[in-house]
Amino acid sequence: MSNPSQLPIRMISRVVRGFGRGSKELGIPTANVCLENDVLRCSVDYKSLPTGIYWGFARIGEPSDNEAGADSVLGHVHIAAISIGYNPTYNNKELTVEPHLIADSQHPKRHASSTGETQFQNFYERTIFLSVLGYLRPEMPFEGLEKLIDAIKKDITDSIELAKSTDPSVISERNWVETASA
Ligand code: ADP
Ligand code: RBF
Ligand code: MG
Repeated sequence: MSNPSQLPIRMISRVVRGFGRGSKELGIPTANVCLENDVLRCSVDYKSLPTGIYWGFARIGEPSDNEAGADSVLGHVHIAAISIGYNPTYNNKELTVEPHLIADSQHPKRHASSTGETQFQNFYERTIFLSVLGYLRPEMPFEGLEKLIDAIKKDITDSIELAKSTDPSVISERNWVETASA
């Protein structure tokens, strides 16, 4: 599980709509990152990364006064399990960068999705701050959604374990995600 040398990479962009399959078919929503040149700011060219499944940290926008609160997705750093690639189960033609944001273990939304994973309210068009820290595995075509869901569930538990690290680079990326501004 050795990491590509470009990592960690930092991205600031907007959350855009995809095909809507993450929530509906898998019960695992993913925030699709806008990859257009004039919107995305990226510390390293993301196209130089191998496609695959990664882990990292993400934060969505800034809460305005009436949206702030401990249970809101907005403004908090979340551990993320991130797909970078072509979703070979679905044969996408365009590359996507799609983090699934994981709520803390005690959070009311941590198991709110149809398959028991994190489901927040929608946050399309919001700013996303994302740091991609580590490589988990290659993306693969799965036969049947059950197997894809099981693989992603393992990625989620692996991401939670790896994010507990007190390695200085992990702490510093968490801090960047927490404090970066658009
Ligand atoms: P799309 O194909 O449009 O990305 P998804 O089914 O993947 O649709 O759902 C993604 C959207 O769901 C995100 O853009 C966001 O607004 C919302 N969302 C809710 N909870 C989460 C979560 N835990 N991680 C990522 N996105 C989430
Ligand atoms: N799609 C695949 O086709 N193969 C995979 O191995 C795969 N792994 C994923 C791992 C994680 C952690 C996440 C968040 C997504 C993964 N996906 C994979 C992408 C998934 O198909 C996609 O998010 C949905 O189709 C909604 O866009
Ligand atoms: Mg998505």
